[in-house]
Amino acid sequence: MVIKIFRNFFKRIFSNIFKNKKEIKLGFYGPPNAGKTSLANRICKDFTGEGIGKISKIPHETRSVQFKEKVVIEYKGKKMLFKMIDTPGIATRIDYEKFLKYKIKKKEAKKRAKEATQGVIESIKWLDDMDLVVIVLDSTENPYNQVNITIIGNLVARKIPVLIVANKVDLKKSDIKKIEAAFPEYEVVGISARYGKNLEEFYESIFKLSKKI
Ligand SMILES: Nc1nc2c(ncn2[C@@H]2O[C@H](COP(=O)(O)OP(=O)(O)OP(=O)(O)O)[C@@H](O)[C@H]2O)c(=O)[nH]1
Ligand SMILES: [Mg+2]
Repeated sequence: MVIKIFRNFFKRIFSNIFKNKKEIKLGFYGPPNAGKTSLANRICKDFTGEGIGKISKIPHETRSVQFKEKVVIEYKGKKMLFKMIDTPGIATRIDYEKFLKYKIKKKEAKKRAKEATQGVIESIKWLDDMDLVVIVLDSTENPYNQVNITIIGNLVARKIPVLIVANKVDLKKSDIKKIEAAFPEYEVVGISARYGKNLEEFYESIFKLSKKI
């Protein structure tokens, strides 16, 4: 009973604070396996206690768009309200054979490839709906590829603010400079979603970019 009263009280305060504020639709985009869900999970867990979805070393783990609404991110005493949108990794070619090396059976691999293809279409469909997009790249991989260029080109055409995240900086092969050189017009923040490294700079950039919406 008492708990219920308290809960309602806080709910009222919460909705009053954000009554006039719209949720910022924050999308996580990028190639498969870059760490989009890992980053979205970390943020959601930090501010709501719950994650957004499953992660895996097998590419195309996220095969449909997943959300977390009413995520209040607090940074340096400021609060902003977000709808977090984690998207399936975008790829130009999805062959079921590449899943077989992860010991996935042929039938299951074919199903995964089909769903992953559908996921790519869904991701692109949702682009128009975003207020702000975080492009998550694996900083151990070559950033010059068709997928990255296409995603960024799409966002520019739609005038959606973009932040590029160079993820996996904990790995030896990580090369943030290469990503900066590939996309010189954009802000690039190096982080480790797995270990929660440099998230302060990430939040700083998100808050700054939110003003451009
Ligand atoms: N070393 C290291 N590994 C990471 C980091 N972030 C994610 N990973 C790993 O990278 C793999 C892919 O992570 P996910 O978060 O599932 O990647 P994703 O971009 O959501 O992938 P899809 O859903 O397939 O598009 C997992 O094995 C993660 O543990 C990081 O900062 N450092
Ligand atoms: Mg994912």
